[in-house]
Amino acid sequence: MKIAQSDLIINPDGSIYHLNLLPGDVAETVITVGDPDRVSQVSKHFDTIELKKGKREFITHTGFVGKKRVTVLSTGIGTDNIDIVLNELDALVNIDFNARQIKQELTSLNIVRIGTSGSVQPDIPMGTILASAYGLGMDALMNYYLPPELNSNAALLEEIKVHFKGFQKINPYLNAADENLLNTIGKDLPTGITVTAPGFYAPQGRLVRAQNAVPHFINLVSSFKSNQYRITNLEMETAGIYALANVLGHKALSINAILASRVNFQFSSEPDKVVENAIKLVLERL
Ligand code: R1P
Repeated sequence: MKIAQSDLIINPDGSIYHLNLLPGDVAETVITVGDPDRVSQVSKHFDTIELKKGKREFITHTGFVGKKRVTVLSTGIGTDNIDIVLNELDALVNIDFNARQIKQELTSLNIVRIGTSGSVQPDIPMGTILASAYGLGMDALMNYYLPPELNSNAALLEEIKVHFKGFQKINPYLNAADENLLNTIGKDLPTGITVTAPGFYAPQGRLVRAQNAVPHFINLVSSFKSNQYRITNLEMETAGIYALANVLGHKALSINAILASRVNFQFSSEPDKVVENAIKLVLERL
């Protein structure tokens, strides 16, 4: 069946609507970052850069690290942007743009997020590089997709739902990192459940001037413990990346540069250095 022009919008030059990329512009290994300025912080380590493109907050550089072709792409903030990025990346490799049909042979991308995050555990200090074993979405993105069968963990999600039972306005969703990426790029890093929030302030328990509807939010997330996992950190993309990667058959891992300790009420004095450490670690392990 042909995919409608209104469902998959292709620009007059043959590029995909938001990312402004042509099929072939994307490598099979994709690093996503939130901040568009972080794209060149990553690609400055590439041995060669073959293309630089962009539109809105979606900046892309593709090049080589040694013999490996790598794309680094900025997503901007939040899982609403992740919806666009993951679907358009998938279309670039798995849809024949001329025929507007799904290709017979599908490509599975390796998607590695390098993002910033706040810790909710006292033993995970600022400066830590953490790999998300699971992404727990507190946002509404996955209300609109049928849940993926792979890499979810129904028993763990049930335990989480019981823990958050007083907070009935959410319908949390949970997906795992790709095991192979977790065991290679994430090797020996601290891991845990990363909470993906639909905002930065009250949705992550920050108190500035507005009153929060969920009191003691940080206590609520930090006190969850299952046999194997606890909630380690808060950010705004991981759960969406994991869920849509699982829906679309891609492999994903989220690497978090911990810039804030939400339990010690502190923010790093050297955030650029922590992010640079995370970038170097990922590139060395690709
Ligand atoms: C909030 O400041 C942003 O920083 C974190 C959050 O997930 C959110 O996108 O990640 P990035 O530094 O990758 O943007």
